[in-house]
Amino acid sequence: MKTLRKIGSYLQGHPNMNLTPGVEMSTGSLGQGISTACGMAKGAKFLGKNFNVYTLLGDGEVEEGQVWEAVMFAAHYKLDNLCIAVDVNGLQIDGATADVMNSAPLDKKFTAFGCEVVKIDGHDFNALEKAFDTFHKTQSKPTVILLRTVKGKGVSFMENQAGRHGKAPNDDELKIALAEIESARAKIEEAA
Ligand SMILES: Cc1ncc(C[n+]2csc(CCOP(=O)(O)OP(=O)(O)O)c2C)c(N)n1
Ligand SMILES: [Mg+2]
Repeated sequence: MKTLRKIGSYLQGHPNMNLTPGVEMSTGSLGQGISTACGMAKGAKFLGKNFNVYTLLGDGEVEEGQVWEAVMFAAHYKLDNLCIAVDVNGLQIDGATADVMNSAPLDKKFTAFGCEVVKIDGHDFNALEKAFDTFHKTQSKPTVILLRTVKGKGVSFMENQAGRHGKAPNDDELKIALAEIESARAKIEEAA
């Protein structure tokens, strides 16, 4: 982790299947994940295999045209074994998604493209469980879970900061961040 985003590191910033253990596909260009997931889900149907495919997108990522071509494909081939989760944190790499390229309303768009759509608080584990139940029950179309989230949640100086997109904390920031997370964890345990 100490070499994150440095030249020569196997965590240089984008996943590299030739260098990073466990990574099966080199990516970096937004939109590739859902396209590959569609291929996997269609492949499962074609081969008569009974497995599900899960893909996670950002709300900035859905500004890419490639994403919508993939969603059209998923609906056309009735890929009910495909679960598309979108992290809706309202931010992308250099600002608010609403300012850079407004993609709202995502629920109406995914519905119009032929998907089952569930909207939840992405930090609520019970809501997540219910959303995945909906996915398991839905037939003949892909399911989209829109997760309303806060970027950097739980660390005061990271919350809702677009600049934190891919930036590691320095030593001082790390101490504060860990203390804040630890105190939140203790509060949850007290309440339980
Ligand atoms: C095709 C393409 N265009 C632009 C970029 C540069 N880029 C990397 S991440 C990013 C923003 C992604 O925003 P979002 O999906 O909302 O992710 P978040 O920052 O919220 O984690 C951009 C524009 C890229 N990687 N690929
Ligand atoms: Mg985002």
